[in-house]
Amino acid sequence: MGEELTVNADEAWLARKPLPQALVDAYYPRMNPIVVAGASERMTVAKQELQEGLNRLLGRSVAVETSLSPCGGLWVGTLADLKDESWARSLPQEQVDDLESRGQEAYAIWQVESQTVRVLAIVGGSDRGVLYGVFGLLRQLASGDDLDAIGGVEAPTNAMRMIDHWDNMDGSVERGYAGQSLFFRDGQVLSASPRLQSYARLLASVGLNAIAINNVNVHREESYLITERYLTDLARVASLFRSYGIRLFLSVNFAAPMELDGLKTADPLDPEVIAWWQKTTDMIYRYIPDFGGFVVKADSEFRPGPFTYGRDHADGANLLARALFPHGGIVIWRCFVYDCQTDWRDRKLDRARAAYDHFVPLDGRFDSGVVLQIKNGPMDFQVREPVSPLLGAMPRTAQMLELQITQEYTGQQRDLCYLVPQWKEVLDFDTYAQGPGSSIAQVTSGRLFDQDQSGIAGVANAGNDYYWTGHPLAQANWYGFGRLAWDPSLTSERITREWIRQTLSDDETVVSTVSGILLDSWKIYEDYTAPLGVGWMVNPGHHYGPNVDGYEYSKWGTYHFADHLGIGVDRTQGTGTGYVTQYHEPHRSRYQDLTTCPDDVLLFFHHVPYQHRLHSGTTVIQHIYDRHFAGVKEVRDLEARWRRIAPALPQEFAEAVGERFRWQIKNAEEWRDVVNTYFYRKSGIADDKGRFIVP
Ligand code: GCV
Repeated sequence: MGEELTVNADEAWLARKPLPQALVDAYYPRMNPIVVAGASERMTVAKQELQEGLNRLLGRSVAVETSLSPCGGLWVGTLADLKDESWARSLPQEQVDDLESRGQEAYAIWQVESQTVRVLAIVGGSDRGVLYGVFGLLRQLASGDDLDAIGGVEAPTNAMRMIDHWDNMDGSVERGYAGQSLFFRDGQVLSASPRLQSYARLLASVGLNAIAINNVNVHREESYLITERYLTDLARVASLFRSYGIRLFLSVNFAAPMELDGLKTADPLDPEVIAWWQKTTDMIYRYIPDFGGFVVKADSEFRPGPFTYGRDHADGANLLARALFPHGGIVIWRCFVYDCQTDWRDRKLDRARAAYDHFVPLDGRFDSGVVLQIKNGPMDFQVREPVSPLLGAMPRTAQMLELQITQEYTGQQRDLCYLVPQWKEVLDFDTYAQGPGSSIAQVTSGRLFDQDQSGIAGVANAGNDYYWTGHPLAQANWYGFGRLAWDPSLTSERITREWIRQTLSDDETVVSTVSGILLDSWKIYEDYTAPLGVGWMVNPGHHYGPNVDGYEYSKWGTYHFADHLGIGVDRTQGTGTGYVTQYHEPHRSRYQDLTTCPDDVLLFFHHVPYQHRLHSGTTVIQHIYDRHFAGVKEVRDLEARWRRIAPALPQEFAEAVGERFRWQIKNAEEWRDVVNTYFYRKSGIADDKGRFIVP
């Protein structure tokens, strides 16, 4: 293996390897000196990033000066700073106006040439735009883009680009597979940890601008995060993230007035409760003037909420929004609300319906300053689910899409499952809410219904693990999430190549092999786990490994209803739960009709006999066998592909990934055998290819 090759685990994709010498010779004169106008904290960060990044990419030092050389150089500043620059007078006014119209987070990279000077300029709508522009230029150079082709205006598609941590104050992370919390340990806030700065850099480098640092399941001690017990430490965290353009949010306990201060109620319409939240919020802003706001899980999985008082989610969310809004904060109210005490015997009850049924009737009742956060599917981050019909179903309410970067149901960062292609499918899904062209990306950008606070949130997959994410390749999920939150139109292939070239190597064999491994991995994971969109079949509690009936007779509402005749959940109108009616046409009819329902979600919408023939031509039972046998082979093949390029990779990185592929093979074999045997025993139908299935 390549022992001389190294990977800088702490800096991940920001490690910046030197460019080929020919490019260095061509680029150096154009980037030397660099001149950074303005001295705000963020401009200082931008200057350091740029200088350090270029020094590493070019393998030599660029000078930082107060003015350009007579031949030019690299100029960095805001639109306001640009006005003082004589070379900028040759910029067409429409170009400048265009940048101005794209907002404060936008940036432009312009190449200005006259007979005497040649200026490469990074111009931001504000210092936040400048920071994104610096990261943008460095990323493009490190990804191998040609400098002459780099240029134009970039602005984020989504206003909110958020990362949500499910971290607890004892240092544990709910559904975390990458070590301990980056923010908390033993009841303390780790405000001085050097890793936090590295984390903020990585988040900003992909354009994320908001972070919630504690678990939405807010337990006793975490309820005190909004009190003076912790606000001094939290103000330090907020200040660090502020210099990278990221606003701090906290998850709060809806019953905090009772639990922290002994109020008799948490009723959102009670005047004392209203006053309590206002007073508490005012105090938070004294410590953190740009505090982002609250994230709330209410009336969900035993968390307190407005239902206790006969109120609804609009009453609850508005209570908090009214306290935050005067300070410029918002409340992010989660729609993961369902009955988790359900009765499996009642096949008309349907957890998938719950979010839509609870929230759609409230459209128009939410104050500005409330954003509803909605999981991508109606259930819970399964490897395959249809897109939630709630997304785009509330024209008068701001909505955020919630994705799960941490791989709770997709291999827990032991198995490789690169989720960018899944997220692309979600973002490209056409809701038809306003006729064709009403994609989820249009909903999150706020363009569909003219909402300016919408966006995308992802549940973080990083912790204090050496490679940040447990499985080193799971970093690509985090990177890809950020890039898609900034620009959902980027292709999976582009994002994947960017990450590999920046993190691992620019060797074309490595890039194409790792890219193939990543891009194939989601479908492979789907092959050896729960079939045809039915979901779950995991071990209860921790959710790793197969257990077909693990949740079958429990209260959580997650069933497959397999018997000796067939499998699947009838969610059609008429015989089923009627969930299909929550979609706009043509989806409603497409999912309703067995002959048009797509194979990959067939068992999510229909209960069918094992001999039902799929569009693919095979039967359901044969599909289950075929895909589970194939899944194991495909994982073995992933491991073999990795082994072939390992010598060209940093040794410890290659070994860490190789070890995980070996675990993944075992997991896939277990899934194959448990699932195949289960369905062979249930159905009594043999594999038509005669392969061995444990009887
Ligand atoms: C934070 C699922 C997970 C829970 C998680 C919950 C949620 O049920 O298993 O760990 O709780 O989703 O999103 O609130």
